[in-house]
Parts: sequence; structure tokens; C-alpha cells
Amino acid sequence: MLELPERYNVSTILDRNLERGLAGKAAVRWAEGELSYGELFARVCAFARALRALGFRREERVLLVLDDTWAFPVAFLGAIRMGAVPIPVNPLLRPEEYRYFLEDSYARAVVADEGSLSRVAEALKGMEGVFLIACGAEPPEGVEGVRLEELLQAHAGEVPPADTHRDDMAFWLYSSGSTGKPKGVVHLQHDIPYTCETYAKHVLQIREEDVTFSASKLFHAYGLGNNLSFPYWVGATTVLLKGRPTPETVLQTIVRFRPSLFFTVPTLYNLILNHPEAGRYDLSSIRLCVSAAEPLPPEIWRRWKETFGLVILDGIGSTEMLHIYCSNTLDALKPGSSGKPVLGYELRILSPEGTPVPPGEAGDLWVRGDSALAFYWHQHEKTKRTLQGEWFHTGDRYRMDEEGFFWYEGRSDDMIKVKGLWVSPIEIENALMEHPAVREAAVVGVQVEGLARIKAFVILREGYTPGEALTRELQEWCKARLRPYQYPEFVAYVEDFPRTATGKVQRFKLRELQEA
Ligand code: 3SK
Repeated sequence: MLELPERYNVSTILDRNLERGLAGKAAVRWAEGELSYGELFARVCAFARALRALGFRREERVLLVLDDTWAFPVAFLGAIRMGAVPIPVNPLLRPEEYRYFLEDSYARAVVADEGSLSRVAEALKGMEGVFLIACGAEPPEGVEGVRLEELLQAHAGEVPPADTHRDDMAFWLYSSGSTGKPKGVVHLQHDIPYTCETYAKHVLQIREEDVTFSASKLFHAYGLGNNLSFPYWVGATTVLLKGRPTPETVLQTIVRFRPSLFFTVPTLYNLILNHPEAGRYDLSSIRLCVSAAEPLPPEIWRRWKETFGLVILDGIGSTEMLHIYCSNTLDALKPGSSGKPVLGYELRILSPEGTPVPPGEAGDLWVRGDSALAFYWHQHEKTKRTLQGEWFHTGDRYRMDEEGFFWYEGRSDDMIKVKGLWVSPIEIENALMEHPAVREAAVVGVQVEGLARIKAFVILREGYTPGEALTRELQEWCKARLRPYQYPEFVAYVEDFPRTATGKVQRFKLRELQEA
């Protein structure tokens, strides 16, 4: 499927474009400027040289706390170029969460931009031997660090890629787990090319003339493919949008930069459709829209087609498989389904005993393909359970119809995916149960207009009255303790929960209660 030389470094995804004569072509564009392939390559080399000058060695980790700006591809590919391992994470997290990533990964440096600098500096307090590279601002007082822009200037000059093996560690991504602690997902040098030669080639049919725009951010595997790997693989141009994407900023970006490929998640498709002025925006530059991260309700698919005349290709992927491995295509499309296996991936639906289930019956989805994670860092047992030989256990329940289309049936565990991000019900339950009014809490994902939302069932302590005021208080309570999106949008006050004989809460019954 993909022939890579044994010695391979994925930062050469840029060198290819210089060899093709694309040095002057825009590689990345954003509201205030652009970088050509030549300029991007120069900064990537400078970053690689700078890490080396700072004493970095092969396979040492660099945490990237970056929004979608030019600094992301520079730090990501620059680190890989010198053989280091970048770990992009969400730039909106709390200091404790960065501290966890730093301690778990043994990262020796962090690259952070203005928006996250103070939280990163807080995380670094009392830690020794972690260097801060600040983008767009000076490193805060008392933190050992340097400004990225200065570093790049000081270390300008070309550098060949590190002599890595195609199966060497290239980068990690953190994925949330059911225990609430994110797991480091280790990806190898050959994984990015594999996704480019499978999904990007066969489903997107991406080409040099394309302009990609992903409202899903680069720190997430979906955004990383959409707005870095795929466009750079073919010498296309990518458009980056800084800050939280809203229907207005996304529509304005499309009108201004005229992308040909647009990527987002169902929630944002829905928000854009509900925007009163949506139909007035010119989306005619787009040849294909893509949705992933949670199933796209058929109603949204139809309304999008009706409003803009555009087809959305829905698919399913994962951080562990790096990108989409099952997708609708222009030639094989059923709204509401996740489509068919992407060329280069094989799928199996198995019973809990490990035997294939017949078409029409639901079971556990397993996938095989060469972009699969190598292992979970510090999670040996979890790695053994989820990776069996060449097969990866997705944790999703699926059924296949007679025509070979795959239909999502829910999670095999109780994790909830809201707006494309995994949420552990346990974390929210724990936070709720710290509130003086709450005796017990059980949290589930419910479908509202076809989209996943968080609902908490709460048993109150004596003396507390259920009602809207308490619901608002509980929501604020969770937001203050967890990530901004980890709070129950709906709260139901109940006397007790359905339980097993051993007293375990039966979450599936709570979900059924909601649906009844
Ligand atoms: O969840 C998904 O569908 C997905 C798709 C591409 C890359 C990463 C993920 C998690």
C-alpha cells in the first residue's frame, strides 16, 4: 500500500514540496498573514536546530500548548525533524492538566502561545528541568525560557532530517480514558503518510490545488490530518483559524479564504445551519465537506445539502488510528451511516466472545490498518486489551447492513462524546458528589436532536429542593472544577437509580428512561 524507505522522517513531508518547485506557494494562511512552503521549511529547520542547541536528544518529548497558528506546524514538524517527539495538547486546559502531561511524558520543554502562557507557567511551578518556549510573548518572570521568535532567528539555517527509522516514535496525542486520566497515544514516523495515502487519497481525492480549512483544531488527530498532514502531503494550502470557532468566524473564514475542503463536527454544522444569516454566505468554493468525531444526524446532512448544495462525507476515526478509517464517499453514501471501510483498513464486528456477528446485528468494532498506535504510554495492560495482534478494539458498537454500510450503535463503555471530545461520566459524577446538596449522581449521554448531550441524574440530600436554581448551581460547580464542556446540560432529580443486584448503577437503564 505504501512504500517508505526504511530510514524515514515525516518532517520531509515539506521537503517534497520544495523538490516539486512549490517553495513560493502558500502553505499556510491565516487572518494576519501567510507562509510559503519555503518560509515554513526555513522555520521548521530553525526550530529543529534550536532544540539541538538547547541540548535536546532523540525521542525526548516537547509539549505543544498551541492554538491554530503558524507556530503549530513549525514546532510540530521542527521537533520531529531533529528526532524529538512533539505532544500537542488542548490549549484551553487547566494548569493541573498540563502538569499531568508534563509528569507523565517527561517532557523537557513546552511550547506555549500567549493564550495559555500563564496557565502553563503555573503548571511549571516547582518543576525542574522543563524549558518554556513562549510564542508571541516573553516567558513569564521566574520561568526559565525564551521567546520562540528569538529562538528561530538565532538558529536560522537548513538542517537535514534526523536519521530516524520509519518505525521510530514520531509524536504522541493524548486521548481521554474511562478512568478520566488521558492516555499518551504513541504514533510512529510512518503513520501520517499512511493516512495520507488511504483516507486523503481515496476519500478526499486531495490534490495540490486544494485549500483545506478545518474548524477542528490541530491538537486533535482529526484537525492534524485535515489541516497539516493532508495538505502538506500534496502541496496544497491550509487555512488556520485562531480561537474558538463560532458560526460567524467559520463562515467569514470560508468567504475570505475560499477553501475547497471543509472539515468540522456535527455540532458546528448544526450551529451554522441555525445561524439566521447562514444562507447569505458564499460557500461555493467548497467541493467537499467532512464530518467526524460523532455520528452526523441525517437531518443535518439533508439541511446542509438543501441550504448550501454541499455534500457532507461522514466518517469515523480515532486518535489511536490517527484519522478516519470508515467513511461515506461520493460514490457510496447513506446519510446517518458511517459509510464503508476506507481502502487500506479492514473492519470486523465481533460478539463479546470474539466471533463475527452476521450483517444486521450489533457488536464490537475492531479495525486493522497501518496508522494504528504503537502503544499507550504507561498503560501496558490497556495496550494489551485494546491492541490484539494487528487489530485495534475501537470501543464502539456497530452493525453492518446488507450493503456493507456501517451504522453506529453507541459506545461499548459509558464514555460520552460531546462536540467531538470524550467526556468521562465518572469525572462529572465525582465533581457533582462533592457538592453539599448531592448524595449520589449518575451521568449519561443522551441524544437531543440526534446529538450527544450530557445529562445527570441526581439524588439529593435531605433539606435540599430540586429546581432550576440548583441545576444552574450544579452546572457552575462542575465548570469550575472540570473543563468548560464537562458539565450536565440537563439535570433530573430522582429518588433512586436502577441498579444491579450488587448495587451497581445501570446507566443503560437511565439512558432508556430518557428515551421513553
Ligand atoms: O472521532 C473521530 O471520528 C476522529 C476522526 C479522525 C481523527 C480522530 C478522531 C478522533
